Amino acid sequence: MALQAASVVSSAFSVPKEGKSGASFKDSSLFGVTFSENLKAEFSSVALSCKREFKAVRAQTTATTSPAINKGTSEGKKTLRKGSVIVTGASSGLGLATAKSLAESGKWHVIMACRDFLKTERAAKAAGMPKENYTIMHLDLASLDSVRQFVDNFRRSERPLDVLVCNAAVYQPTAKEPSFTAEGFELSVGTNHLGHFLLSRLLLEDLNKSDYPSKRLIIVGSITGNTNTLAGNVPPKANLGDLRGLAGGLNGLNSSAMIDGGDFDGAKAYKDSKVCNMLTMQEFHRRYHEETGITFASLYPGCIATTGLFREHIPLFRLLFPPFQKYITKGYVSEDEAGKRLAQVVSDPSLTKSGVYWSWNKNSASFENQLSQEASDVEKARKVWEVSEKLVGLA
Ligand code: LMG
Ligand code: NDP
Ligand code: PMR
Repeated sequence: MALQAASVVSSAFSVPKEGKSGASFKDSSLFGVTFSENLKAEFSSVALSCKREFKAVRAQTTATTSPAINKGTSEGKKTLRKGSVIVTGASSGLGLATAKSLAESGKWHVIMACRDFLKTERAAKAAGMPKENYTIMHLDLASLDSVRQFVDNFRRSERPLDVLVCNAAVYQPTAKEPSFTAEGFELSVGTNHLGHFLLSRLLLEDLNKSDYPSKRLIIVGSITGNTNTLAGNVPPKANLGDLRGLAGGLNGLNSSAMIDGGDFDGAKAYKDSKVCNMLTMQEFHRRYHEETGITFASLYPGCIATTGLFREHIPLFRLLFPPFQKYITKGYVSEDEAGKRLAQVVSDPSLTKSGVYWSWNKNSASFENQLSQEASDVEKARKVWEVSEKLVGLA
């Protein structure tokens, strides 16, 4: 199939570098949940579930009187049309599990935006996704041309856009040298942040046109980009510095491949890209929530230690990481559970608050988590937005 794209990820394994600095765990958090948040979440879980039920009823009532209703039954009862949701990186891991959960609900048509068409088709079939509830469209986030092409193709399909989920990511923990996107940006930030930045900026217009009762733009974040947690203090730590590398284009030639201008480190580049994802979500919220009513959200779904994200890590890591997360940190979640969590952020009537970074406690109840200082820095969010606009050709 012509739509199939070659994988840009090398499958070679090598021994990772030693941690560069000692971790300092002065913060009051463990396992991704700050202690106070954890307690709050525990104590308020009953109140939360009551509130949720109430909100759910209210949202359904709203839904039955909204313009996105196009089907009447013989009794004159009306039902909400299927929502239309784009999920990037739906060929595996969290994206696939989310697509499956949404497609199986019967309430959503999922556009699986992926770089490998055949892999995605096989994955969707193997997951047993109902054929009529998904469409696969080609998207390579490591090419801005491909992003623009995807947006054109999507518009030609004449489907509405009700929710966009920016989920795809690459992680290169063992790379000794940077690799680059089609436009020459370091691959992790180029794919995870800049590709999604252009995609979501272009598709904002489409989301805005939707008549669906709850329109959402969701960008997957992570605990490892948040230095207010233990996990975020495992070296190398995320740090965007003064953005000098980003401003220079991350090309590794006349500018550093790293956002902060430092030496290349694949694990840090990934964590930095997640900080950009979380900052972007908040900047979207500040700029567009009031005007458009769109819900902007990010989340940490839990540690899904078995996904393809770790494909380039050394085999020993891939062997030990799942039991380490399951039995020691207890931060592990299955792909299935994580997919349900992200599907909740897509469609749960109680999760409509904008500007929120969602996490789940050990009873799998969602709560609004705190971002680290850097990941909630308003000035940095604005700068990342402005520099990124220039890099992707929007300014
Ligand atoms: C960086 O190093 C590299 O610099 C970078 O290039 C990149 O590769 C990056 O993220 C990738 O890693 C990070 C390095 C520094 O961490 C390690 O290399 C540690 C590897 C550990 C891998 C985790 C999984 C394996 C754990 C083994 C456990 C096996 C158990 C399984 C079976 C259980 C069944 C019951 O990291 C540091 O410097 C970390 C220092 C932080 C230590 C903090 C300690 C806090 C203690 C609390 C938790 C307990 C942890 C126990 C560890 C397990 C011991 C058995
Ligand atoms: P996977 O590797 O299983 O999934 C990543 C997806 O991104 C794949 O579908 C992959 O496609 C796709 N992708 C990679 N590069 C591109 C590209 N250039 N263009 C289009 N698609 C691309 O990892 P996860 O499911 O774990 O990761 C999903 C999200 O969850 C990421 O945003 C990650 O940061 C986040 N996350 C993961 C955690 C975990 O513990 N696993 C924890 C916290 C957050 P292909 O199949 O073709 O390779
Ligand atoms: Mg981490 C304390 C809890 C905790 C949690 C929830 C995670 C999540 N990790 C925790 C602790 C630790 N990790 C500790 C104590 C160590 C040192 C032994 C440790 C190490 C470690 C490594 C080497 N952890 C890792 C790596 C990776 O390569 C993963 C990574 O950083 O990817 C960027 C990773 C992760 N730990 C997590 C999560 C969710 C990840 C991976 C995914 C991500 O952020 O997207």
